[in-house]
Amino acid sequence: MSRGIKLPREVALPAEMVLWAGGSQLLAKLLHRRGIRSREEIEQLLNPLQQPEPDFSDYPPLMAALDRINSALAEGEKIAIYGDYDVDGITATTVLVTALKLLGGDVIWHIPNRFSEGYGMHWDRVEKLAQTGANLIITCDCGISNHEEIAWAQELGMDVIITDHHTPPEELPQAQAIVNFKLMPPGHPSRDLPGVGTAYILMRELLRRHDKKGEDLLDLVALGIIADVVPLKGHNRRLYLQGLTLLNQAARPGLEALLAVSNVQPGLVDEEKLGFQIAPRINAAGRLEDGSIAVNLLLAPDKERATPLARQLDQLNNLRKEISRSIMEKVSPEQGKPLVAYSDQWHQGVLGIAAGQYTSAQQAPAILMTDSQQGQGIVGSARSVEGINIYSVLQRCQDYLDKFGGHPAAAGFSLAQKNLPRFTQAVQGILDAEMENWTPPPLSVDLVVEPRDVNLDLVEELSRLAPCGEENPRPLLYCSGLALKSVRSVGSGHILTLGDRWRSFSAGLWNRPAPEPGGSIGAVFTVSQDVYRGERSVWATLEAWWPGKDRPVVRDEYKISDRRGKSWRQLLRQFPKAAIYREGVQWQDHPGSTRNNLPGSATLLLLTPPPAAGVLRQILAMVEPELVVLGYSPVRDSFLAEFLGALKYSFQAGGIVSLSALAAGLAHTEETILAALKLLAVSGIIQYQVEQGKIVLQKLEGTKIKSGSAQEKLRGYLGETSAFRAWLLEASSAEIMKIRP
Ligand SMILES: [Mn+2]
Repeated sequence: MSRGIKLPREVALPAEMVLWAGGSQLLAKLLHRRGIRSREEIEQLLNPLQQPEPDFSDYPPLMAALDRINSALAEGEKIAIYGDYDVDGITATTVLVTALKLLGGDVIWHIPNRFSEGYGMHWDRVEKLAQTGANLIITCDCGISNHEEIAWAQELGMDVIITDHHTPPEELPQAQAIVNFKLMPPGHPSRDLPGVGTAYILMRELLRRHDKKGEDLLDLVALGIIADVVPLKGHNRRLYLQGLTLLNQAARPGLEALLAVSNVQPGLVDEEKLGFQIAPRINAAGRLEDGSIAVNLLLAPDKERATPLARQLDQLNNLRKEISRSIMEKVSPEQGKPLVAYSDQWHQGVLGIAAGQYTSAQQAPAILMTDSQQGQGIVGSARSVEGINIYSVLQRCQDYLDKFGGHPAAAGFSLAQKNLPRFTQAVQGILDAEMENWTPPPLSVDLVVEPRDVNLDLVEELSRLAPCGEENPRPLLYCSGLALKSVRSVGSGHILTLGDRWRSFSAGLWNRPAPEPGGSIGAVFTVSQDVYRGERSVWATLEAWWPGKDRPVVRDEYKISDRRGKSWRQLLRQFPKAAIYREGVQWQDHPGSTRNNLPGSATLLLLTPPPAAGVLRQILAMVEPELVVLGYSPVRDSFLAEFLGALKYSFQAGGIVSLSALAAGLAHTEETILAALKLLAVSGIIQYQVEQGKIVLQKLEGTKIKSGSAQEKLRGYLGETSAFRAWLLEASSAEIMKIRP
């Protein structure tokens, strides 16, 4: 792989920085390299909840807004909320409506339709709001550039308060009040608040004036912070962490229902689950139908009303995934090849997501086009890699375009049908030429570690940087001389076993070619923790790898001590320093490890017979033993019952389980697990997807297992395992020794 890396320079670390970082040398180093060096900045990042809340109690724009809202409340005027169709706009609308209703306000709200009205205030809609008798419009997540529409509203007898977080234009609209924290001086901790954060501050101050509290709206703010990809710095960190507590209690019926259909367990919510499970379902409403569905869900007063709406969002999100999958199937992806494609069959609301998927998987720009839903020619969405400015590419083709806008990484445009062939040819030519000269930007490494440093303590220390995301990325680690112990292919990628003589960890590698097993590699990766039934292990995600120069000696010969059928307690006493392999439900609370977390050792004690030769090879590669003690007895196997039990447990634990952990937990192969999942899926008992080594499960109505080819296939795999185990019980040591890492 040709991607370069930028290693961090060694620095002389001021001793007090370590102190500010809570005594962690590692975090202090990392923060120093990221330019976070003052006590204030470090403490704001690591201990956001101990920071003072910024005081807005006499901020003039906020005072002006509060006075106008208070008079509307006092006079019983009708207040119209003007929102947006993305998560930020939807949560902001919910915050404003909830708070104003709590104070007895006469409130209506509007979420624009993405296709017929588009983003921001719409001339006709302003007129319709006037016709309902509204006297005051409060915008959220929009409005700061709607000069004409605001003037029109005022002409129709309405006042306008803007709450927004988009970059203010040079000349501000003539609204009654403008609350936009981008107007605060640079460096103010609240400058990066999203639309929902801005609306929240206004409502919190309003509720305070009425001796009420607004803190129970913070779950909505936390959700908007993650979904709108605002910098995870300053005031945002504090609001996020406060809101996360509420999200984990699932206090709002709408969010409780949404967590349930997303298989996210309250208590286990984090920035990844919000970003990848919750936000896409809320966004699906505006992309495929109407953002109002999501506002109605978040406003729902009880579970009965929330559940059907959450299901509707879940179905829209499934449809969205299906559409982007079908787009991907038609475009024949190719690594490093820019994509320009049109089809009248594609859905306008999904083009951007599909283009983004292509770009991140293939590391190349993507332009997707379809017919406009309004019947006005063709619309397109473009995404690009760092270093190729897609906005200026479109600018060079502007002769063929009606409208275009965006920024270097993402843009949208429209054109007339007759210009499609010439535009396609021109833009493909430009992108191919740009790609020829393009090299991926180097990965900026935060920490250089040794194989022995990659352990759960490290994962825990780094977790103090959470939430990670925009402007506070997950730390990138670099490690060279990692022994490559095994490589397995799973669905969309590979799982590698990496480590050194003494320990190993699993690592996922997606959308990139995998190395051949054996030898050593250098790799850049992030780390997290994988937990299965209380057994914790390190999980790494590789961003890049290089073949190592020196090939470490992999021990592949070993002696065997045949203790088959002996008592395991006795064997533990006899081989106190051995790495102990045991898997399966009946061994859960016993000493030892699974194929996923075995340590290196001179002695390997096998207390269960591995399910396949491949698993035995993996175990030998991880432990590199000189002596293998065969200490297993025949196993009673009731696979299907145990598998169903494990699934039940997984549903309770949130419906997401890693494939390798589940296979190890049940002492079977990953092929068997996948065949069993398939059988339950064709029987209508569950629905599942395998994404990046994780199984995402959903319960269905079915209860009876269907006979047929899926059942035959599972029987076949189970038969292979029991035949291999029978062989392990009878074969001679010399025969078993022929299996090598
Ligand atoms: Mn926004």
